[in-house]
Amino acid sequence: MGLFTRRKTVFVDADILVIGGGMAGCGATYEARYWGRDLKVICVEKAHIDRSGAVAQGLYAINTYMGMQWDENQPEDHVRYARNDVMGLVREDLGYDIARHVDSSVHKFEEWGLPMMKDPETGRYQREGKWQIMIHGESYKPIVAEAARKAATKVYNRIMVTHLLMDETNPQRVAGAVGFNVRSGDFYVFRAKAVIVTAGGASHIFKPRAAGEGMGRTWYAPWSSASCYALPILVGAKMMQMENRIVLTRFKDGYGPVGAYFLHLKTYTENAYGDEYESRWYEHTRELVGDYVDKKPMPTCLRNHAILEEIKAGRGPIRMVTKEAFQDPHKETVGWENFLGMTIGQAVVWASQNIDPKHTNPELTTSEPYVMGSHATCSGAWVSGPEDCAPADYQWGYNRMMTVDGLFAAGDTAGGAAHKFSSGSFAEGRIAAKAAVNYVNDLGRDQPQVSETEYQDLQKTVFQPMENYAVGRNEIVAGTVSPSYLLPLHGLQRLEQIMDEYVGGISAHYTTNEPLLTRGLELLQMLKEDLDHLGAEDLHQLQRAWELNHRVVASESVTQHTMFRTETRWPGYYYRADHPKLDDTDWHCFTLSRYDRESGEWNLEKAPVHHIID
Ligand code: SFD
Ligand code: AMP
Repeated sequence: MGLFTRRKTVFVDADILVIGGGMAGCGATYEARYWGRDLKVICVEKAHIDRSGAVAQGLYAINTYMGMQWDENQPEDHVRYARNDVMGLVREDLGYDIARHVDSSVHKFEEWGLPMMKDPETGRYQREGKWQIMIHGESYKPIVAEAARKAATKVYNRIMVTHLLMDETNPQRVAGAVGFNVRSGDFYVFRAKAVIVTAGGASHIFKPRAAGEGMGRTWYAPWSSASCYALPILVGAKMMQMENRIVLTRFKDGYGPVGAYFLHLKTYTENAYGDEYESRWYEHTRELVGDYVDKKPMPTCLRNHAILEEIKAGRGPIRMVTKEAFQDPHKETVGWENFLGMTIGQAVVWASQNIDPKHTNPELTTSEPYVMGSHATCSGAWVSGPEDCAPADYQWGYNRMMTVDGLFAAGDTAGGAAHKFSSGSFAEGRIAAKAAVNYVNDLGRDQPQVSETEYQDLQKTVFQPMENYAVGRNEIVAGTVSPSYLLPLHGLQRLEQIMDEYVGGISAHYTTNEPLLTRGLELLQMLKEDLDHLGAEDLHQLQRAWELNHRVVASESVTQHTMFRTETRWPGYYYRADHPKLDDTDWHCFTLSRYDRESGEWNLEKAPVHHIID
């Protein structure tokens, strides 16, 4: 037990605890201070807030900006757009709430020093597309983080949160969180009156295309480790639409995003023989999804679907036609800068593979699936809606509060509001924090209490992988293979293979069915049993061990939801081969789940989709 005695236990009291200092977390921290001048606002981040989260590398566009000051778009238009794109199933109250507030957040970014591109003729922000504006965004994250740092009572960097704490007297109410410092190994107990989870989305739950030394090459951040879902799931919060995993069309090998190319550079795709192919799949897609095929713009999943079908027909690879656009020196510069400011790896891949897009049309690929709440998908926590426009059955308390008292969500963590992206995630963090301040103020003398036994038990659990390693390391049979422990990387590879083969990953052509899902759940159960035997040789590996734990919980949730929805709602994201068509009669609804940690049972139910915008 010498292992534990060297490590301190640090107690931190907070009125509001923000878990994850990404876009939503920075928005939440900033806004909590605005409404809660005297409150203790703590932000805890597993990396360093200046360069953490999906925006760590920078972005070249802000994908959600209405432009209401110039009457470019109205919030209702954005709700219609997101609804079409996610095949009808969005929480319109939440999307509307973000859309009406997002512009002011973007104006703040400019005020804080983010260089925005301007249209030289109109002086307005330079549009990339109808909803997207262009930025010189390499330093987007440090700029936004500075505002959060100045607002917070304190930002705790390098602390990975592993579990939430519940109130000793009211098991339905959150009371804080625990975690460990990934550098010092100190154990942290955060006691809080309200907790806002903004811990990003999930990559690496499905096997990625690039394995081995290329494993970090994914589109979504490799460090988005599903804590945002696992933390709430394990304390009984309801999740929604977790089956709505997203697959993205990306430039091959570097996973460079395509939006700026399609929308601003006006490049287009063709098959291996130089032919247009999307129209070829029109009738076939109509048979699967009916009128949704005619939505404009075409839903993201259906664009993928055409690519996948064309490749299956043997006419791949699909290429982006860049040779024409890149003859224009301005467009050529934008094309390269887009990646140098956002996904540097794509520029490096092109350089290393002798691809100059001016002379060669680069290949596209479809990514492995990710789980997130902010792109063309909206998996995540089931949250209460805004007081003034949420239908009654979407409202049970404070805006963005989950089904656990005092526990709030924003950004990728919160389900239902697709197409929020970086700006909408920040705005949603602000919305959640304002509500959390009200919640804390309303608590009065009825304060949550943390149980000493609970956090002491958790301390033992959190460091157990290091104990397992210390005890088992002399039994190594070969290299890193041990009969008594499982390394986090090996566990991750096993998880990715299960999800890939049974739950609709790349090697299964995104296809699954009831027997596959049943077996997938059995294998996930066996993996869960083995997680008690994870071995961590150092604190870095301990972090990997807990990231794996969180990924497994989220994966189980995705699998349960995929099993429950007996239709193929989003062809191009995944296919239920046993229910190959969209079925609006039975499935124009949300799927909700609740995990019971005592019994280990998942309860799934349907919830109505209310359309509040015509
Ligand atoms: O075009 C813990 N995104 C884009 N958004 C845009 O607006 N424009 C673009 O151009 C975008 N593109 C893009 C985007 C993302 C990526 C990776 C690329 C390109 C290559 C999407 C946005 O980035 C995304 O919507 C938001 O960032 C989501 O915000 P949020 O707050 O939900 O997630 P986050 O920013 O990743 O932050 C999460 C934070 O939590 C920390 N964390 N901390 C403590 N304990 C734990 N257990 C934790 N687990 C996680 C993380 O470290 C992180 O700081 S385009 O391709 O779409
Ligand atoms: P991406 O770079 O693919 O992440 O997309 C960035 C933004 O552009 C998102 O808002 C996408 O929905 C949008 N987008 C990407 N490709 C297209 C397309 N072909 N048509 C319309 N919108 C697109």
